[in-house]
Amino acid sequence: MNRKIAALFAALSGSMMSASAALAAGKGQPEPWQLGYQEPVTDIAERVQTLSFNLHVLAFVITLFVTVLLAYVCIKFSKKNNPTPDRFTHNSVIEVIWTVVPVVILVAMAWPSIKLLYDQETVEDAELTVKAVGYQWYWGYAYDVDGEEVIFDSLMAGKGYSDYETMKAALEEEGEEVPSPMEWKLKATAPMVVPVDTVVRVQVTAADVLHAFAVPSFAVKVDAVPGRLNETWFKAKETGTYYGQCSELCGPDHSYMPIMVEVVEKDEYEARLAEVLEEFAHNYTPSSVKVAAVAAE
Ligand SMILES: [Cu+2]
Repeated sequence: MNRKIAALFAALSGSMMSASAALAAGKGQPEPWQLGYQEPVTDIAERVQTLSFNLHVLAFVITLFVTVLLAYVCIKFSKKNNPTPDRFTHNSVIEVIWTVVPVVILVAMAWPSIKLLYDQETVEDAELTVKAVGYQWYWGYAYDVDGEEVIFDSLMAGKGYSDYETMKAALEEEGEEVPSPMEWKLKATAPMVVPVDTVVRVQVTAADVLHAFAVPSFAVKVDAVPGRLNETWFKAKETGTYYGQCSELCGPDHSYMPIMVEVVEKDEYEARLAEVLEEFAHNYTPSSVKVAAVAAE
């Protein structure tokens, strides 16, 4: 009997291990049939996923305990096995236990969650600040360039096409890069560019209705509220492109406002940002041009 139980536990823990491997699927974007989170790219995202996994294990153990206990009670105290039931209604010891144990469990869960929440919400020594503004229905990003706020809009790249094949044909005809089926609804016209291994503060607000700035692989999600400046932060550990979406129902085109964060090497950052600003910003003049203009006056 014991050996059978041990085998059951081994099988269960084995399937849990493979489940946790399947959980770490999708880097920067979701994957078909994905079950869990996208691969974490920040320390905070790693901690969020570890906490979530641990809580699931705890919930599994509690559920198993309650189920076994119920089954035991059903059999042991059935009419057949226990024809004359006891008449007592109180047992102080067991009442203290079933009050104290859940309290201990709740405190054990609350302590790491609150600590994590605090670290998530505390922006420390940001090396770069970017402002993200939600509009119906696209995002705008603002960078500080030599004390001036330079802004650009970022729309869904695949918007306006009825299906993937139509978009593919149209883009191919124009000689433009075709996003993958998964990227189709996540790719934006202009990326939010940030350097790797850098604490980036994101100030989030909205111009019309509520939106929410969310990037799953950074474990970042913050409401964009008109007239209010919220902030969050992340420190990406790897270069790459990471996708998110507006996560507050904001109108008919809510699903068409993706967030595309491009994390580049530190020494490539300035050049890449200048490239993006030059192409998309409304009010950007490269510093060299500005200096030349001043000199010419
Ligand atoms: Cu929105």
